[in-house]
Amino acid sequence: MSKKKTPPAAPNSAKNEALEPYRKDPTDQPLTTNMGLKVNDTNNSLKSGIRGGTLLEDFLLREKINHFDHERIPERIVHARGSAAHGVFELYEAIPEFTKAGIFNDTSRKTPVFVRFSTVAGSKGSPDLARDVRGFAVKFYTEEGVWDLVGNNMPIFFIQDAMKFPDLIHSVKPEPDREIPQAQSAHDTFYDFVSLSPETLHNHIWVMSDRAIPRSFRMMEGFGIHTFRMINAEGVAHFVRFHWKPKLGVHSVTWDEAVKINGADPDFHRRDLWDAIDAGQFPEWELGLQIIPEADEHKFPFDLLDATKLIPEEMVPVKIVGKMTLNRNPDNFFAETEQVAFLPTHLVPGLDFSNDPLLQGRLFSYRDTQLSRLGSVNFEQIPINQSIAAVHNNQRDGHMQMQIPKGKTAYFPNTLGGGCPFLTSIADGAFESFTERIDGHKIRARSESFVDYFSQPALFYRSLNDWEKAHVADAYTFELGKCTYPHVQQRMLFMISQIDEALAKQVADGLGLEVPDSVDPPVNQAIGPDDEVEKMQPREKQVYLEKSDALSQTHLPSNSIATRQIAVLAADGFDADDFGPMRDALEKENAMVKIVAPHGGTIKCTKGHDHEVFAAIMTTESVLFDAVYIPGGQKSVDALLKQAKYKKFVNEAFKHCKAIAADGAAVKLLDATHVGDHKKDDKAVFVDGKPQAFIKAIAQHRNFDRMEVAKMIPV
Ligand code: HDD
Repeated sequence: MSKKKTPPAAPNSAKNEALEPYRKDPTDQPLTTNMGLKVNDTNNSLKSGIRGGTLLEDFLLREKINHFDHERIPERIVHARGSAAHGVFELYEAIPEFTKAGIFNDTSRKTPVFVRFSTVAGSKGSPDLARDVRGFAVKFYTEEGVWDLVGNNMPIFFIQDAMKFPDLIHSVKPEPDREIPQAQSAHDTFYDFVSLSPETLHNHIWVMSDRAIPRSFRMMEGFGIHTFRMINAEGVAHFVRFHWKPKLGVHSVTWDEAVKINGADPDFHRRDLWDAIDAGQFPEWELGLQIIPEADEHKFPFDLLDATKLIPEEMVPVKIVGKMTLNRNPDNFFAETEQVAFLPTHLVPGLDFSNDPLLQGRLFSYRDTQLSRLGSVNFEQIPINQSIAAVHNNQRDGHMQMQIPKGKTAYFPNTLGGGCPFLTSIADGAFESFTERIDGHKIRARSESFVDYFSQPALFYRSLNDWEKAHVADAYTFELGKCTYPHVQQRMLFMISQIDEALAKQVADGLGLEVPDSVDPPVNQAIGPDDEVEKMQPREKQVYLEKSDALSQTHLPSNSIATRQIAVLAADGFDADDFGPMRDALEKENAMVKIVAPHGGTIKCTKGHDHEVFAAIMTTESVLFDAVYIPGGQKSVDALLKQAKYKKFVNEAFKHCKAIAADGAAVKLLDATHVGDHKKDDKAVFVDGKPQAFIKAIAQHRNFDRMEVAKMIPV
């Protein structure tokens, strides 16, 4: 592509260089066996006679097939479907008052990162546009060791205690009898669980919002979710929550688009990330911190250790401290994206955990799961997982040991090995856990400070604007409409009514049900032993904040059209004088201008020039683009009018509230679609307009003022 930039050499060089010895390039190399034997035939097995049986002796055949037979490893139990990229983290300002971590103190550092985005519920081959949470896992290769911040694109989680994680996941995964449905939450077992576990309601309402169907990984926020600790050189700790704020703003597709994208391009998000980086359009996020002094731990109307609660930015502002840029695609999907292992226990000095019981359980799960997924305790020796800090210890052997530890000793203390590897003092940079005072009874229970399930989902819902709210109601109605047990639907309706009565009524109307006044068994049944149930019933929702602006996904300013995909509908004879200025204006803003023509190859404009066709109309769909432009030119427009799919293309773009521009004769195509009746009143439809107005509308992502009209468009 013409706009391709060379990724900056310096920023991620430490990890990049460390990976170099492992890279294998077959260019100009002979095909060999695993042992380096040159091969002259890899198409025919060794036989006893030209039509005879194959010989057991054929080690070339056996090596090839044997390796193939074992090519697959178990997919991740959750977050199986993912895409990743390399990049760099740069600190804006040092924060020694909060942490001694090198990454937060040295502004000259370019810390290499590897980031994997994922869906949660679907299998490795499931479509990208599932309605789901997105994983946002960042591996920082710091000079002091690897730090993994394994978060999601939503600031809270479904459950409060890791003990419930297998139940949550079993309920959302395909039902065990028929293994249906794939990558979808809209089914009975999930809502059976959610309706019985009110702690899930907050994360669940986020999943009902547009956050669950992002336009791009590049347009999502990320959150570390749990309260962590930062510790400074004096040993003073602060609580901290981590936020990633995307420079491109937060944007989503509509549900109708999501469903269609899953068919038209199931790799939509994966392709989008790859293509943007490949084109030199490097996605960026700023890292923000919500920092709370330890002394303020109990000053909030919720518990900081409860991962189902967010800290509104109005209560604790997000302090922006640095920027992450993804600037290099992986060389190999399996070696890097599949084999990368994120562990919340990968931590560096200056950071520590809190007692969040969800986090505490994760500290066990991630190392454990790598053993069945990657097959060996030596998974940290896989190149993508290796630290750039030197590694020496007395851990030994195991499957696939890749290193050759020298010397006589593999124990500590020793004299025979000169006492090596030796210990480091805290002052010289060794890891130290925060010396938290612990005083309590050993107890298997949930803290009563966790039992407020409705206040924050209600705050979230109140903070959305009208179109966001409408999408939430539609999503609940869709999801519950897929449930086949009325008692599950009704229990859910009751739960929603505790968040917002009008919302529950709206959903109930869609389902043809009434909102019940009460539920049996009690709201919070799945909390602990029977004698706990009464005590753990939630209070009615509290309003400690009317609205929190950051909860609406419109809170980040969005004025860029960089990487937006613009479909140009054109055929031979399209008007060069319309197209040229429009293309130049769009490309100046780094949008991707792509001609969708009746056939592949090239088409000619009125000046007789050949223009490369990006896709023949039969190979693409409207949902894969952000905006549509139709240049004039009688001959071109006549050709488009002959193919119904162009009308469908325009109708769909209109239904999905996208910006549409047409020049000259192209207005005839608009008039042959539903746009015709509305084009005068719509602020994102332009006839013979200036490119700048079109660009401004694309930067707004969507014209949701059109939403009611859009509902009437039958495509
Ligand atoms: Fe988890 C993977 C995020 C709770 C157990 N989790 C995984 C990944 C992400 C998250 C992004 C994919 C990492 C990758 O790309 O390889 N998980 C979260 C967040 C949570 C959370 C943000 C709550 C705040 N997870 C959680 C709990 C447990 C797990 C409570 C178990 C007790 N998660 C796992 C796992 C996975 C995993 C089974 C599957 C693959 C892996 O770890 O490496 O161990």
